[in-house]
Amino acid sequence: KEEKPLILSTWNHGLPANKAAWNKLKETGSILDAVEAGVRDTELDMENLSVGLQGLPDREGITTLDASIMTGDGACGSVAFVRQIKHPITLARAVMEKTPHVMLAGEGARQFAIAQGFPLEKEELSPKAKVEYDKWKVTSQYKPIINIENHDTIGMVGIDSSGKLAGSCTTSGLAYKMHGRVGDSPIIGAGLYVDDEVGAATATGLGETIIRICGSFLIVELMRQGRTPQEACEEAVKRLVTKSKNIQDIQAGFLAINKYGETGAFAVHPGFNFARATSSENILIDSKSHF
Ligand code: SD4
Repeated sequence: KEEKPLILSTWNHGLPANKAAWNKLKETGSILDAVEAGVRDTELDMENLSVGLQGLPDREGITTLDASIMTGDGACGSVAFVRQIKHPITLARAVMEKTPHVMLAGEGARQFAIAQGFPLEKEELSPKAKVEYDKWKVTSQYKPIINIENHDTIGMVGIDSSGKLAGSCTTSGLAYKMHGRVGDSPIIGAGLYVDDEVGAATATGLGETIIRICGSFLIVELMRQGRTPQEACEEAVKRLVTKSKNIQDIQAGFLAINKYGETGAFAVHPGFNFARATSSENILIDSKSHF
């Protein structure tokens, strides 16, 4: 079904995020402002252990964040492996708008944030993350588990009434990752891709497997060749499944929208859901899956 404006975002927390995005769209009329404001809401959600500074840390006990933002005219910005910044999505937007670069990482991203006047937060685990990390340290076994809290990055894509598209993606990445590990979320074309001529896509799940197939770019290019958003998401999952070992242990999900406001979603395993907001409703929908 074609619909504009429209905002889609991953997982249950997509509902409040869509609401925040929608309010911002009404306020400023900018789909870029909307996708930034939407995921900022999730970055502050203390219950969420996969987004923002309250997210689960890496193996060393340090929480590091990845985020990206993109508009349909090709403008994009991202930050990776950044510490102490409450709103990495806003920092990614600053990289896009205020530097000649697309991506800043680690200490350089933090220095840029300081120069831009972002407050540096104290480096300590949230109470919930600390409990989980202490439990994890007992065995220190690294094994991503599908569909639990270490897979709930927020990715958001939206279209305004004139057909302009934008997207955002923000995460603390995989719980107990190696220090310095960067996932798909800040990589343009992997965790997020947007092109006004075609549509937009975003991803969630095991970043390594999404990067390998340039998942979001692949979906947009498949739509460019005539696939519907749903067909494109299914084809990307098929590609991911054929290129990944141990697929029974790997979850990944994609969301897509085309320039007409048609949408698609697909995942490797059951359990992935997303929120879809239009002028008349904001609802959670269960994605279909390959298995
Ligand atoms: C990552 N894709 O860093 C992210 C993780 C994720 O919900 O989606 N978590 O690999």
